[in-house]
Amino acid sequence: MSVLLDNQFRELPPDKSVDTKIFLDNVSHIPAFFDCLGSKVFSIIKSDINGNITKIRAVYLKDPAKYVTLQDILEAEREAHQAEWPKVGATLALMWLKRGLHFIQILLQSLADGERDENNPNLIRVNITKAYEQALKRYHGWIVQKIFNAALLAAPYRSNFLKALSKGEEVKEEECLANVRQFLVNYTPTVDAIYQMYTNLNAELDYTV
Ligand code: CIS
Repeated sequence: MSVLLDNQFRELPPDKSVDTKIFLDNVSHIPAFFDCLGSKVFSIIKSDINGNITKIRAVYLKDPAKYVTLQDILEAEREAHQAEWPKVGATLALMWLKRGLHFIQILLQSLADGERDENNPNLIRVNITKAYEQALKRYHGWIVQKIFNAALLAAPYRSNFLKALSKGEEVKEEECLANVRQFLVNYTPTVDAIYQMYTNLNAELDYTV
């Protein structure tokens, strides 16, 4: 059993639009995963991601027929907020959420590719650092980078992380990584499509927190 295969993303349609309800259902399982990681430092990240999802869901639930795709939400908010947009509402929440999703994508891909510190093969710090540098670091000032350093020290061992992905079951590493690869088949194009949407709508911001 795998927490990832339980929450597999759907294949995107040809126009690469992302269905809001399905997306929200998928990502709603991420926050609970932090409870398996065993350190309080992850509660900060959990609460940030939870806040993003809650904000997007609140907009969606106001009018599900209007907000069928994530792009419907961005376009409606652009129209409603004019100069304030895109640093507003669900557009801002999804901007940050997608960075967390990108982090997860790079982390999982790095594990699936077998990247590891040969001197410390049961640590995943090289994989986490790679994901952080590519997905998040440029948006973080030094205080948040310190939170990252604390999270890195508290990161689970590779064996425990793979066990958590396997819902606490002892699964052979190769079997677990096969599940990760399977999960990434639809997950990666979905994250890419959200990034592309932000580029196309000129909605990306690069301020730091
Ligand atoms: C293995 C553990 C590795 C952990 C490493 C963690 C590294 C990241 C450390 C960064 C600390 C971030 C603390 C928070 C920073 C926030 O200030 C920052 C900006 O927040 C935004 C809000 O979100 O600020 C805006 C204003 O400027 C707004 O307030 C906005 O909120 S809004 O608009 O909603 O009101 N936020 C960030 O920088 C985002 C940080 C995201 C970090 C993501 C880290 C993910 C780590 C995941 C590890 C586990 C991976 C496991 C893989 C899969 C789990 C399976 C779950 C099943 C479901 C599958 C579906 C995917």
